[in-house]
Amino acid sequence: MKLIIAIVQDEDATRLVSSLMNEGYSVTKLATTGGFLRAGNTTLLLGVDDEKFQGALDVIEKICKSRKQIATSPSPVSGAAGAYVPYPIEVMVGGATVFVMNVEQFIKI
Ligand code: 2BA
Repeated sequence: MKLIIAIVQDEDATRLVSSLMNEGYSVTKLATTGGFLRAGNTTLLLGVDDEKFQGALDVIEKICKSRKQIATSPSPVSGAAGAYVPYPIEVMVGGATVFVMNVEQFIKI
């Protein structure tokens, strides 16, 4: 069994959870925040049997799209006042960031 931790964009989360559930996967959805953009994203936890692992990745790949997002980044010190002036930068946020772990034990009590 494997544990998939998938960080996805909020815009894709509802459709992704529905698609995974329709395909018979159990999913836990967490509201999370990206460290760089400091914006909300969604983290999904899926415990999957090895034979269903690739199927779950295929669903994630099909649903999750890359998008451009505007982030506010601190600039280097500017001017004599030494103030930090935030400025907008454009970053490409991935379809999904996926971590995969082998599950040592799966216990339901
Ligand atoms: P954030 O940390 O808010 O990052 C959003 C996007 O900003 C990233 O998209 C990337 O395109 C860009 N970015 C992140 N750090 C950067 C930096 N130091 N300099 C320039 N651009 C930077 P993704 O790579 O698709 O990541 C989407 C979200 O997935 C991240 O949101 C974070 O919540 C999570 N994530 C990505 N890699 C991770 C990792 N190695 N460990 C834990 N979480 C990760």
